[in-house]
Amino acid sequence: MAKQIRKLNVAMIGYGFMGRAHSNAFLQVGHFFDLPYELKLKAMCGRNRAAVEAMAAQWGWEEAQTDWQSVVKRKDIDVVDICAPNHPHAQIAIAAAEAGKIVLCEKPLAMNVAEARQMANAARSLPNLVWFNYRRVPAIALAKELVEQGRVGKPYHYRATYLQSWGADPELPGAWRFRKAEAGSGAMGDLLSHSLDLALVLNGAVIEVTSLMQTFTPNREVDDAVLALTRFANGSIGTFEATRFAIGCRNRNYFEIHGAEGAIRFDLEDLNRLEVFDRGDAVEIQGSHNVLVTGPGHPYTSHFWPPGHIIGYEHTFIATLADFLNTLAKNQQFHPSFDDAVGVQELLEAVETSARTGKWTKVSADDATVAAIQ
Ligand code: SOE
Repeated sequence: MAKQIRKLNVAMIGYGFMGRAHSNAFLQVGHFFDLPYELKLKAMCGRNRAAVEAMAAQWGWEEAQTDWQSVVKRKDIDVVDICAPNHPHAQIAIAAAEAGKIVLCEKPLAMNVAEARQMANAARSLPNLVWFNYRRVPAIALAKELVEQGRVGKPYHYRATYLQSWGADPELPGAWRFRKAEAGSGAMGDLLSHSLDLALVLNGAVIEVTSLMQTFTPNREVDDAVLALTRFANGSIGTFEATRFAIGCRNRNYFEIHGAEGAIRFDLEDLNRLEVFDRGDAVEIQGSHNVLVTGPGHPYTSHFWPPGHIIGYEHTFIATLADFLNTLAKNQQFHPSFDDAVGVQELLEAVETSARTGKWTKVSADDATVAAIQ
């Protein structure tokens, strides 16, 4: 019997860096994954007509539009993908959900917890996704499998750093990412959100945090750097550092977990590799395995290139979208969902509160949210 292919018309709101990453994923996903959907790049939407027209033409979008309110209501749009700056995420997502669309949204989901919860409530009965793309790095998906198999054992330490340096560039124009009203926060929402999402997935719920936030640049409205200590529900302890001032580091999203049976270590600057230490190895050969996570048998890799042929940043968005479309076809819940991202937002809020008060702060998570983090 011939496979049923359903056409999905996509509208993208926003067209910057993430607009390119998502456009590429929409175009490529059907080449690497066998899916029951055909995606049509229908309308790209942004405020600056000339700029959105140029981007739409470059990436093969049928139309360039400037009025997102009318685009998200259109009958011929099935999917609304939000990659605008953070401050309109909630308004766009809620309008798209009210129009019954499939809603995809960049991280951080919202400007604060209240907004994130409203968005999750609005979209709960609809397919939704938050682009925490690093979950689909094959090496990170393998790390999750190893943790679930008990290869790390009882966890003691979770250590994460997300180090970038571009915030220290004095020539940098006043980008929206530095304006509180548009970004909400700086390194915290932009980078720590990724590290916390991975920590929740790999090591479970966080109970409490203590943190500090620092702005090095005079008159800058958002944090340049944030540090946090955490206690996890599983008894382990965590340290987190996210900064745009780590001179010498471009995009070092790094974590390691040390448990009773072993350890794992990942660094995005070498994203095809996972370091694995197994305490069960004979003592005379104990040491870190440097695993090139390109197959055979590794997550996602059979969809890309033959073993040993490495992949890049863009493949993480393609794999995220493929998993989403597969869960959509089976009518299943995709993760990370808006509910999962509410969990991250609750943690970010606890980090901010602790930095402000100088006190350990409990994470005030809805029970439903904690249960939903997957
Ligand atoms: C900028 O800091 C940025 O593009 C983030 O916004 C992304 O989420 C991260 O993946 C790479 O760096």
